[in-house]
Amino acid sequence: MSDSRVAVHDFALFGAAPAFESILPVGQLYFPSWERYEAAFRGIFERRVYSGHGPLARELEARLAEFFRVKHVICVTNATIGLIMAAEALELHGRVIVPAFTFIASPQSLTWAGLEPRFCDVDPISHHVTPALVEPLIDKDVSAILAVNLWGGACDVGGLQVLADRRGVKLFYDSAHAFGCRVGDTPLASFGSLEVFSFHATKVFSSAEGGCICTNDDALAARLRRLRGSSGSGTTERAARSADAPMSEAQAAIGLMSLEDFPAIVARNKALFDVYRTGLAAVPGLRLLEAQNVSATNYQYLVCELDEPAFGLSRDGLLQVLKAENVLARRYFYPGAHRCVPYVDALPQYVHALPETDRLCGRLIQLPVGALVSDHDATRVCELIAAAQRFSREIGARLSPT
Ligand code: T4K
Repeated sequence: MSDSRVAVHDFALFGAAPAFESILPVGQLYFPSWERYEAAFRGIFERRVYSGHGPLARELEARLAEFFRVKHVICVTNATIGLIMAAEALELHGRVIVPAFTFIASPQSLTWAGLEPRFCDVDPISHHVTPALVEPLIDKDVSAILAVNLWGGACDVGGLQVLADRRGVKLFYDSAHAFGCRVGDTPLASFGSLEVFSFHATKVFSSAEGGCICTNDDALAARLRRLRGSSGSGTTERAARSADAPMSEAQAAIGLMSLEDFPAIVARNKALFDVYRTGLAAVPGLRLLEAQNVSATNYQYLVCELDEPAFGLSRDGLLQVLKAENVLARRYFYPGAHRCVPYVDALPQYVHALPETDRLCGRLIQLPVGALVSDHDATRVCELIAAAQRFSREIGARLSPT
């Protein structure tokens, strides 16, 4: 069905059946075949090793080190704990510059580590922090920059390193969205002092829950392994504070399968991007974001920026239309971290100080990609969006205020 054949009464919002019988989510949701699961989990059962940096966790670390072309990979329970461990292992103090346009885990990891986030605005085109935005925020109280690589793109990693070296602060990355991306020939993983990746089920590389920290610094890697817990640290020396955050064998088993399938997963998501690019090209007021500053992306998130006057509906209005059709589009990130608890109360100076972050939080929409989405589904989502734009007046009158 082309969008010109979608009539206003075909929308679920006007009483029609939803376009999709089951929910179409935004995340990857990697599920290998049952036979592969069974084989992988039979090994765990036979070895009777669930955790404690077991053989599968060790194998995943070794394979990831090869994949990332980095010296040390430290697998952990999830990226949030990885970020907390990173802040601790880097021996930071005082304030750390971090974008507010990120998932709340980025600044919260700093708070957990006893640090104060100094929120930075982002570039309107790339959505990343830039050296020009960061530099004015560096003062004697700032010990580091936690930059965030978003949407399968990257920050200006070269420019940020030059700035960090010149101003004598540390630089590390939240690369939760950046698995498999490259800058020039170099995979994201070895920039700054370290990078942290998320292997959450919604991510393009998944161990169901999980994450890792990558670094080329031997001493830092040793500190991180001690912080993770005694198993796998290679030493009997204990950290003053242990996160006790090893990756379980079950997580590693899924991670190993996901790594094997990663090229096919990326190729599949790229094909979906192509469908969306074509299907949305002529829709007024909707711009599909291409990955920034990378030579290879992972097609992890399909992000569109919606211009309300040109589209005719607000971003939240379009979300309501799609939700009624069982399309669970999302508004990452909303609100900006500076407007979330605890920062909205504890650091009120940022509430009105980050105009670009606020603008993006009101305009971005993530559309479904990943294992549960077919080309036909993506085409249908595009048709619905195009028709929603054409019938924006009628839909606007029908929508409940958000
Ligand atoms: N830094 C950044 C920049 C991040 O984006 C994140 C996480 C982190 C750090 C921290 O990483 P982790 O500590 O999580 O490793 C998600 C994810 O929970 C989170 O990983 C992600 N970023 C964040 C942006 O979004 P939700 O609340 O949107 O996801 P959730 O659980 O609602 O799932 C999305 C959809 O998928 C739902 O419709 C349900 C469906 N789903 C989900 C799971 C997990 C399933 O059908 N099955 C499943 O197993 O937070």
